[in-house]
Amino acid sequence: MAFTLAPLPYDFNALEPYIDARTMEIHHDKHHAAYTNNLNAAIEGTALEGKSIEEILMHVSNHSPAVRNNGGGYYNHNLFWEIMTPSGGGEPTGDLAKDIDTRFGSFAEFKEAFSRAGTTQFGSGWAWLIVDPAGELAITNTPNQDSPVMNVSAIRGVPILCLDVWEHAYYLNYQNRRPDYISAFWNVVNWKEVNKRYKVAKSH
Ligand code: MN3
Repeated sequence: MAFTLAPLPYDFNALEPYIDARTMEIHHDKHHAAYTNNLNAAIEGTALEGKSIEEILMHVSNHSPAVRNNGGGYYNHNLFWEIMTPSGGGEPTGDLAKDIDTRFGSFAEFKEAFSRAGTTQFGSGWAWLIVDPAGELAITNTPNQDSPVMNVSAIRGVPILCLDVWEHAYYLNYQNRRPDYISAFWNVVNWKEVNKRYKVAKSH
């Protein structure tokens, strides 16, 4: 069974003015679609066919660069679309809010640290909030389409929030102003979804 590209959970223009419709359309219909198709081509006829994406990425050091790049691209964007929503923004609630305060000092300090992870990722990559193997929240970043679920990542864990800082994610609207795109991102974060993923990650 090949991997399939799920439709965006909202319209292309739903995240405006923070992320523009044209960027969302190209990002999902071209970039994410290409990762999906290339992943399927890379695993076709191999022992990876039928495995879950998490299982493939957990052992990615055994596989080809095509599986690493496109498998990461497939997985990372699936999460990215889910943790954004037109009715997003604000602050997390419940245990996640409490644990962010404990771990990072305050929500403002967390935002600053996560934003820094995005701005300081040289070239293409991602910023992440993860639950590490000790069950603690941690912020990290990865190059290219690498992901904290991959066994090649220096800092590993279960991602619950991510931000794509590839130029294709913001260049049409923000050009070289990555920090402006990152500031805008906070207005569309789906904290309800992040909270849900936090609960699941903590229970494992
Ligand atoms: Mn992307």
